[in-house]
Amino acid sequence: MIIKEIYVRKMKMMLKTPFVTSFGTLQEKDFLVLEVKDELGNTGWGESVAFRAPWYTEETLETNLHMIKDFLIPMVIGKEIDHPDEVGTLFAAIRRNNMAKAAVEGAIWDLYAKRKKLTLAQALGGQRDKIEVGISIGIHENHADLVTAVQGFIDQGYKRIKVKIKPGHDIEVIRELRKHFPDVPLMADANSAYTLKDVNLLKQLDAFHLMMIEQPLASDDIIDHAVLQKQLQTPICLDESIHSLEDARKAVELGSTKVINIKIGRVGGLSEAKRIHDYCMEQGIPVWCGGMLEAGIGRAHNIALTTLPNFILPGDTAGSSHYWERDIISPEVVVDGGYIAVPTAYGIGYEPDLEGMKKFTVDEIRFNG
Ligand code: OSB
Ligand code: MG
Repeated sequence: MIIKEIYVRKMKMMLKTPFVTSFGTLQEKDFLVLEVKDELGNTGWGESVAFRAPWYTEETLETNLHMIKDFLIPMVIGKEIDHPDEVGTLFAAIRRNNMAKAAVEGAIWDLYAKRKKLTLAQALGGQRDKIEVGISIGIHENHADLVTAVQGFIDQGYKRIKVKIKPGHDIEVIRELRKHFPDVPLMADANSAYTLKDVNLLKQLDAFHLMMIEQPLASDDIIDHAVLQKQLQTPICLDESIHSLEDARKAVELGSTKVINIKIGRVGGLSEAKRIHDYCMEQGIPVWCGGMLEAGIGRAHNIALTTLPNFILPGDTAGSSHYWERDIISPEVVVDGGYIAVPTAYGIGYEPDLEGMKKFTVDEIRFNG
């Protein structure tokens, strides 16, 4: 296929409820949507998941825009690409900037699947027709509010509850949740808020049989996590530390992680996500699909990826209505009894709602080759 035309749209949408982490509160979600067209009139869609501020990784909406506009689009526009795995090779001269790369590569994967008359899930080699999902709940300072929120998500059928923890808001929170929900599949995400000095505190979590603790230590660490894992019964799951298959291999070999959270944006695209998945499957390391508070296009990519066989733990891909008054795809992503039915239309399987998207579009740039 020949990449003929690309639109980059800058979007601004409001989350229904502010998302609170150890870094701050996010309510306005700014992101990029990419629309890529081939010479036959097929269209592929991608979403950049970088936030406005660089608190989760070093990337931001504006660094993504810069990379996409000034480096990545010039590397693909007018080019003939037989398979999306080639995009990574074209981008090899650019270090990191994984979320920017993933947005372009994701749109090309959608385009490829549509051209081949496959669902994106099938194009990736996925098999499932439904996926299991959990919920990620931001920090609630008030325990009673958190308990009410958790009960609501259990009632909606979510298969796993993830809560955020930070120093001063950890053991007591988990103790309270276990008092109310002794058997619910529960995990905690620390977003790098601790250091090895906190080993004794983190060991106290072992009493609450959590499914895992996500990214307790520094975002660029794999050494200290290995030291910590030796002292914890609770499995460690790395999120921020994993940017590539090489990172995954080193973390697994060192014993720094027993589970991996795969985010397409963080690892630079679906091809690398699949390679990490395949490696983890060989190693007996279960994976699950993380979330970046995506709008519908990014969410659709997550759903397709989760159909691969080693995604054996519920992901953070909740339904559209959890985040948005109105999503930018039709139909929206619906969670029923903790499952999302994998769409059967070609490509990402959801139709971007062009009229609806206009309301949230603050800028649009067109490229052609
Ligand atoms: O650490 O997994 C995380 C959201 C933004 C940035 C990082 C994380 C998260 C979440 C929410 O936990 C996942 C979601 O609902 O999309
Ligand atoms: Mg996380």
